[in-house]
Amino acid sequence: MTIPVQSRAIVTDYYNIEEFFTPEQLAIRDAVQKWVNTRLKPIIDDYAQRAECPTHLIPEMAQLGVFGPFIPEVYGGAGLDYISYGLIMQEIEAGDSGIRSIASVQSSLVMYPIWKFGSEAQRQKYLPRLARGEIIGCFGLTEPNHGSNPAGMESYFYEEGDYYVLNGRKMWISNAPFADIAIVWAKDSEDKIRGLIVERGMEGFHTPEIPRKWSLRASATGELVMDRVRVPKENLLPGVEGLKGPLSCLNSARYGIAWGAIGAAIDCYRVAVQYSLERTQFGKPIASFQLTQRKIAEMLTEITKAQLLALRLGQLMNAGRATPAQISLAKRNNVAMALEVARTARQILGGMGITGDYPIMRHMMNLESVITYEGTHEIHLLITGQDITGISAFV
Ligand code: TGC
Ligand code: FAD
Repeated sequence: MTIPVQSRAIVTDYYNIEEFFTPEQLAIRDAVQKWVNTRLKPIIDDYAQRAECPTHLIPEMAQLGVFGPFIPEVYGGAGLDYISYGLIMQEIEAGDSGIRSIASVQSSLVMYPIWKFGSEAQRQKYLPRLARGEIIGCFGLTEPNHGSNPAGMESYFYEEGDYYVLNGRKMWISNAPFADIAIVWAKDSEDKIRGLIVERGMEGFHTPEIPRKWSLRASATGELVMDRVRVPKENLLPGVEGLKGPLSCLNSARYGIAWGAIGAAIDCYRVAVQYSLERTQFGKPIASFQLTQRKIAEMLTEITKAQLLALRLGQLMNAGRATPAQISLAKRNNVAMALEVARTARQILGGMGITGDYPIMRHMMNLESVITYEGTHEIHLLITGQDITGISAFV
């Protein structure tokens, strides 16, 4: 017997994975989900259409605790575990990948390096204000000539009295146009990569916006231009040198993206299933056609596999056992999954799928950046290949 359309709930946790979450993790997920549904989803299409970042939401995000959830409470963080962090990323990205970017850059790429590699004075000075959203940070690794291969970076600095003098250019930097501080990775006079905290207002430091994006339109992306910027010596991150500094931060951010992408996929899936049940052609709901059922069954299968991957990776993160290669595999798989789900969902909606009345096209365009940033789809495959074979195929 067929159950009437109206009485069907759209299941997105097909394997009851939430049974593995603690009551605290579920409460955090539900609180963020509620905020996304009531505060973000109603406005996000307008902001994306206008290519404007809804920065007025930042204080609310801070209030929710999405900035530095895994940072200890003593520094203003929430002291939560990595599954909670993943669930937060998942729920925000169900709203928009660009808004998730604000939270993941602030947490994993700005607060994380200050917490892990900063001096005690730097932690005290910056972390509580970053957690409260009073200041926003950005992360400058990529350069115009060095994206997948950051080791080749050309930005450099040298000592001059109580200062370092910093020169160079960073490209494609999320949050740069309005960030108050930037973690800038550059080479010292011995050619070692180091991290510097650069503050807005320092002479010679500019952050022009990159216009005309078709992706992440509600996220502000910019350049960092550094022309003989005098950075006080106390702004050098003392705890790390070499490429492993920025790459360690990427582990945390890539992990968050592996969860975030599931949120975007679930949002597309829900909309597509609902639409397929309501839209009739040839006198029947389009959900009744085998070709549509194949699409929705395969979408849910892939979402479920991604959820299980994220859960297990979260357990390994909590145990301190997740390897960078395991994180790469999950980031690569889950983002590609979400992009495929978005494309399939768009097809189910036919012409309606390209309009801003539904979130699918926006998610799809956003995911075209997500599959490129934090390491491209190809780079993560090569990381997995290297882990399996022991042979680097990057060059
Ligand atoms: P390689 O020789 O392999 O490694 C150099 C040193 O780094 C160590 N290492 C890592 N450490 C921690 N975590 C990781 N994931 C690490 N991967 C490598 C490594 O052990 C070594 O340490 P040591 O002590 O021996 O010096 O480095 P390589 O130059 O061959 O590069 C490897 C490669 C290609 C995988 C790496 O460069 C890479 O991942 N490239 C991709 C670049 C990337 O992901 N950029 C992201 C920019 S940030 C961004 O996109 C933010 S988007 C934010 C948003 O809006 O959400
Ligand atoms: P390239 O490295 O030039 O790659 C071009 C193509 O060649 C890709 O398909 C790549 O996979 C392929 N390729 C490169 N090398 C190899 C190889 N060895 N084998 C096979 N294929 C290869 N960066 C930051 O530092 N901070 C940020 O906040 C940030 N935010 C971003 C926001 C957005 C919206 C975007 C689009 C990017 C952002 N990035 C940021 C930059 C991002 O990390 C880079 O775009 C990414 O690492 C790829 O670098 P690239 O664009 O220079 O591409």
